[in-house]
Amino acid sequence: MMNTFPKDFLWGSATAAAQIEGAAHLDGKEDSIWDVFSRVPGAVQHGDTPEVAVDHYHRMPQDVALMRELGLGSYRFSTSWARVRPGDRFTNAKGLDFYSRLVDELLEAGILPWLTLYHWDLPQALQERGGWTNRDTAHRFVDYASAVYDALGDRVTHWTTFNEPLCSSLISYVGGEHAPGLMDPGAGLAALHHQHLAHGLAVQHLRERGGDDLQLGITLNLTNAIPEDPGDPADVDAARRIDGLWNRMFLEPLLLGAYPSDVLEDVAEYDFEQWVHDGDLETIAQPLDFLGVNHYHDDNVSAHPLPEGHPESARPTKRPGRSFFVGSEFVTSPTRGLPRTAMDWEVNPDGLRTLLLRLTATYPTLPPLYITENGAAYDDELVDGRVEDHERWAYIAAHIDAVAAAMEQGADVRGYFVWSLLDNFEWAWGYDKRFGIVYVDRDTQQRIPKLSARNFAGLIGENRRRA
Ligand code: GBH
Repeated sequence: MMNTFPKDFLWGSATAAAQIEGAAHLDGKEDSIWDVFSRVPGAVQHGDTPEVAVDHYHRMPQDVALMRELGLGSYRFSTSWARVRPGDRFTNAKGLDFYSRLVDELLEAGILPWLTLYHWDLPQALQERGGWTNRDTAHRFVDYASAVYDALGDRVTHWTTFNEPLCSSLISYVGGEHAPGLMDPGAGLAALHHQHLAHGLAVQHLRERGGDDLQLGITLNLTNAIPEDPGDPADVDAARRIDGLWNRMFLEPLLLGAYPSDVLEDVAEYDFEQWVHDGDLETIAQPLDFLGVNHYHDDNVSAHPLPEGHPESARPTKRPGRSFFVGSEFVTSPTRGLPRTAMDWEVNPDGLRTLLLRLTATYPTLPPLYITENGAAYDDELVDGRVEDHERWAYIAAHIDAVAAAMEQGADVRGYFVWSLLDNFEWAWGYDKRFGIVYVDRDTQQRIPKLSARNFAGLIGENRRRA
């Protein structure tokens, strides 16, 4: 790799609690919405659940040792609300103790802990009170953030409130694809606003407690929404609507303190503004120290039904709720002939460069950026104890090149986290889809660094020497 990144550029890898920990009902942890959703027949492929996952809860010290071997500068993980405050009734010392030990192991290994408070695993007890459709959940989130800060605030400096609120609001409450699996646009829009509110309240709270010693931010999944046929006004408008609902409904309240007016018009029938109380937007638009960007692929958007034989039609987890997003059918996986991953996602590193430059050009208040997730699923094969995942490494390397190009062209990017450290529970896709740079044998839980892990370690080392 020929790029030179600044010396303090942060190289890391990311995971999420429900995807790796297991121990779903151990040491006081109670059901999260993903435990419950995964037990609904047909919700997750093969009926897979997060119950055991990749047993990180028990293998944490070895997993941190592996991170150290790879030379990671940072590890992005999430804490589980249902472990820290089971049923949201009380703070569970045993649950917090796990994260405290994790943080100690990381610091001991010279790895910066990068903590995410919400990566989709709401306590089921709160779902029973309406989940994110209930404004009170935003206040319960602050209680939870406060409990985590009590335990870790002396050692953790980097705090992310939410991971991909698009997924935990619209995709979960409208698309039906993620827990709690609803298909109700009004509920999804309420969830979206209440998650923004929870973010703002938590940033305020953490800032009051930790001041400028803390780095506070949020991670969004952002996409370039490209009309399938730029000459077709219906496709162009569908792309505008996807850009509005998926990108701008998040970027604009957070960075500009207002919701995009075209989207408010699109969703007028749901009376979205009933959820937005006086003062909420000021709370939501707290100054941020960083914005995390997750990017895997762009989206080609069409207002027309899928063509015969399009890979999206074969999607096992497809839900009719998705039709809300553009009113009828739409295509997200592009048909423009690029190579595809095992998720059927296109490989288009230039989309990442374009996205970073667009953010830089559009938002004067944009804080420094971190790529908090980027990576790919491929059908790995374990042969003679090795996984030679050349395609995954090519994907990662090309995206790192795209980040370098964006930086040269003016984007302020400070770090890159590969998704994911370990093969894990890929939500509605269960354990079928492997995103890890480290292979996990599902029977023995053995960890085997893939070629991509070895090459990523090499790149990090090389960069450290040259920077
Ligand atoms: C991320 O989300 C997650 O943060 C991570 O936990 C996950 O493992 C990783 O990526 C890999 O999937 O079906 O057309 O309604 C994934 C990004 C964006 C994928 C929205 C699903 C649904 C769009 N997600 N997309 S649609």
